[in-house]
Amino acid sequence: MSDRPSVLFLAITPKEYAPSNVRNYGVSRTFHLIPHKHSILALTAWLRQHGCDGYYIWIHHDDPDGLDRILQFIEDKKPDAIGLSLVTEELIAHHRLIEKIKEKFPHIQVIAGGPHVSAEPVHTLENFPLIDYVCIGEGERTLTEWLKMIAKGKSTKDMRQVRGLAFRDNSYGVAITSPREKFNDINILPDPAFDLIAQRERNLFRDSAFPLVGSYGCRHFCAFCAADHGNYRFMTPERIVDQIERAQREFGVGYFSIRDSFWPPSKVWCDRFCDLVELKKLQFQFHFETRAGTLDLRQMIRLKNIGAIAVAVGVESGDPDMLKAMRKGITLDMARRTFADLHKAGILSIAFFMLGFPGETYDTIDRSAEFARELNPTLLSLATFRPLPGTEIHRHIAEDDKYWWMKGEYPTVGEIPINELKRIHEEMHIRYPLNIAYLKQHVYASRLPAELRKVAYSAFRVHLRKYVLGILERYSITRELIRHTRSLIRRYS
Ligand code: B12
Ligand code: SF4
Repeated sequence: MSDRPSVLFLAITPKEYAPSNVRNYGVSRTFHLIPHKHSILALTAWLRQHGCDGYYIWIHHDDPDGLDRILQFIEDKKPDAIGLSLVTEELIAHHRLIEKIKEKFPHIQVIAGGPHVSAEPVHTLENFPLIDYVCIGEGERTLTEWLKMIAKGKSTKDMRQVRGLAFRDNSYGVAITSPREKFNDINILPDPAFDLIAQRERNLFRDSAFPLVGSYGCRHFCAFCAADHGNYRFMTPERIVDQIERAQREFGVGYFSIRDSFWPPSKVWCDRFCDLVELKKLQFQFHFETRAGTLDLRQMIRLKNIGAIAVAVGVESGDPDMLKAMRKGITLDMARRTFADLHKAGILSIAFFMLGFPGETYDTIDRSAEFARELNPTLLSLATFRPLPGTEIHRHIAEDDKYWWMKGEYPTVGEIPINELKRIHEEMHIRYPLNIAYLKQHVYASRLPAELRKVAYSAFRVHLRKYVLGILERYSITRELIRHTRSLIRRYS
């Protein structure tokens, strides 16, 4: 047994990340500018606190030396296992990577965790033979116990005592152990192992956004989302301010990206956070995602004064019935007020909309397009709906389409075919106006930290291209009309 059992976490950016993401202009790309998985930082911190260790290599699919770097690392450091943290669209690419690794290290044990495999442990183990174990749910304690057993050379026979695991078993097919209890209080968790991304992204903390996540699960129940609904836990404002101070002290960070599904957890929490930042006279900037209706104008102004630059809001649809069907828990008026307040507070705004949720029609899409124009966000970000495993909708998908991630294409779930949705997706961006406010904000954005500036540039380029294409398209229609009119004149003169 090694002194300190260790796991090498691997991540690869898939080539076709997801059909909709390839076309996802603007803000979704922000998050991919610094690819990292918070889960891996959290798990490593816990492992270290409990006598183990974690390493982390993230490669891009077209990195020519990526695989060699990984193989060399395994050769040199001899980790006891490989860990994967997977969302649905990443599974296939990660399994392909493991195929190559197992050619050279056939006996290294692979464990996968994260929202996808937690929702589909049996399907994963039955269809991906190179994944040896699946961790279901929160992984800190499960992974540590499992890793210590692996390092002692224990096999599946001994793993029945580790809660929250699934694995292939000769006698039972896939065995699932009893469920792992969740943390009641996530304030007991150590700070994430930020040094893991500091090693990889040398410039990360100088001119890009430093990622923070201060909550587990979610208190909302949006029907399209696979979060751990109803199990919402969050860290105290003191804890988050501590992390901010530590990041500033250790890595010289000036800009933070708060990546919780919604932030702040409550109005009271927000006031306490602002009080602490003001009291400690901390100087930093940040962006975050909130829910429509969480913040009022007074708080937005306060947040702006302590450094908030941009806020993203999941609006999802401009149709009230669609919002109800999505169980979004917001109304159009709440979204209107939130965007009006963001504009008044002088904070850049990003609106997330979703296309293709069951029940979507051409009319509801028109309403969304109209509503996006009315809200006038700095950036519009569109996503195409896909039924994520673990959601109720997924349980009702036809058997042929249920495992769509195996085919690498989103299924058609409503009355509008998926290819048509993709076309509308692009068109909505063409139709979203290149307005003066947008240009003004773009110019303003050029004074912002690098991550946000890059997003603004990329969105600007996309808008400009679409705008020019739009003109050309119109021009060719005009030309066509002239040609047709001339031929008519010729025919009848
Ligand atoms: C923060 C967040 C992001 C951030 C950061 C993502 C990141 N990878 O760190 C950003 C904004 C970048 C992001 C992007 C995306 N996200 Co996101 N995101 C979240 C969010 C809000 C919280 C996740 C988080 O960090 N939680 C805190 C950590 C500590 O918990 P955790 O990730 O669940 O990990 C725990 C366990 O799952 C387990 N575990 C996880 N990995 C592993 C690995 C091993 C080996 C083990 C043993 C255990 C284990 O242990 C961890 C600690 O307890 C969740 C919703 C939610 N409220 O949970 C959605 C969520 C995870 N995202 C989701 C999706 C779909 C995406 C995108 C694909 C969206 C898009 N279309 O672009 C991308 C994918 C990015 C990527 N490559 O990971 C889905 C995933 C569902 C699914 N089945 O695929 C979720 C559940 C939301 C939803 N819509 O349903 N996301
Ligand atoms: S979409 Fe966001 S707010 Fe809604 S349930 Fe998922 S994580 Fe929570």
